[in-house]
Amino acid sequence: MNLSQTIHGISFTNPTVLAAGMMGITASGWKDVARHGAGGITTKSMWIKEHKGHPNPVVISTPYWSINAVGLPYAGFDVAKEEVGSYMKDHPVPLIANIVAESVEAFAETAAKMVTLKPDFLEVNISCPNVEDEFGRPFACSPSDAAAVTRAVKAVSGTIPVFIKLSPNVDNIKVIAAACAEAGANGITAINTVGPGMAIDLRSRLPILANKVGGMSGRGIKPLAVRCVADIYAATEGKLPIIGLGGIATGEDALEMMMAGASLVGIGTAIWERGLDVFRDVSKEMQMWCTTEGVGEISELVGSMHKEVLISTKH
Ligand code: RRO
Repeated sequence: MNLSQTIHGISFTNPTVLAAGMMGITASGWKDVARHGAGGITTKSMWIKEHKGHPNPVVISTPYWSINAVGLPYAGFDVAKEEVGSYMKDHPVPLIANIVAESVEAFAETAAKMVTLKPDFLEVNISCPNVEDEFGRPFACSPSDAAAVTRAVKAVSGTIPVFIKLSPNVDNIKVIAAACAEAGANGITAINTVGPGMAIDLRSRLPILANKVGGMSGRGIKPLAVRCVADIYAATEGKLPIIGLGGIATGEDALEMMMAGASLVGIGTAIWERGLDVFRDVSKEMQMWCTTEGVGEISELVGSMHKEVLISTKH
């Protein structure tokens, strides 16, 4: 049974991908995740200038959900150059360079610098829910803003495919995805974290996070993520590859996300629950299910929930 996926000519030995923001920002951390079986790596969101994040505590985790308000800390382009450069020399699995910026113009400038490092893909983070006080509503909340960033990045990205990372915190994600597709996006990543949410410490009677609120991730958000990916697949007529993520912790979760329309599946919060082995284990679980069900190629499953004719003839 074949788990490999080829996206815009880049081969992934299996569909699991490290989600942005997890496992630090270093080449050695990314290589470690690759050694544990990830099919691909997404970097933490990278700025070209230094940006300080929020004060601690920045993460709360339970078996059902996590809340984070890390606040986009990053040390700037020199660090990106060193770490991405060092990773690309060995390049055990494809690298998706996630970038962030504060304006359309700054996104273009950031993308132009990052493409010189020759990552396999760019992922454009227009959906962080944790910096609204500093930068206003995320670009992912407006079709015209999302399209403007997409166009600006595409103008400088050359042959590197550009994925736009969308937010679930919108009225209609279909309209946003369609606007990105129209503006030239080569793929969509969905979803960023949900909310923001809040958790209160009973003893102090105060919010636990220093930022008070943060984006929610973890198992509880999976149904929302699956619905968003299904909506995006429908809105883009299955023409754009989707990296689906949000609450993926098992092989069955990953298969469900692929049936909704994802070609690759991001794993983040589940690392706290299952350790780094989650990548190899999720792949094994997918493989076992496919073997039992007689599925020869994982790519057959992508978007299968949309193929009503196939479903109605099978059942
Ligand atoms: O750094 C963060 O606080 C963060 C980012 Br950039 C993001 O895109 N999503 C999120 O939940 N946290």
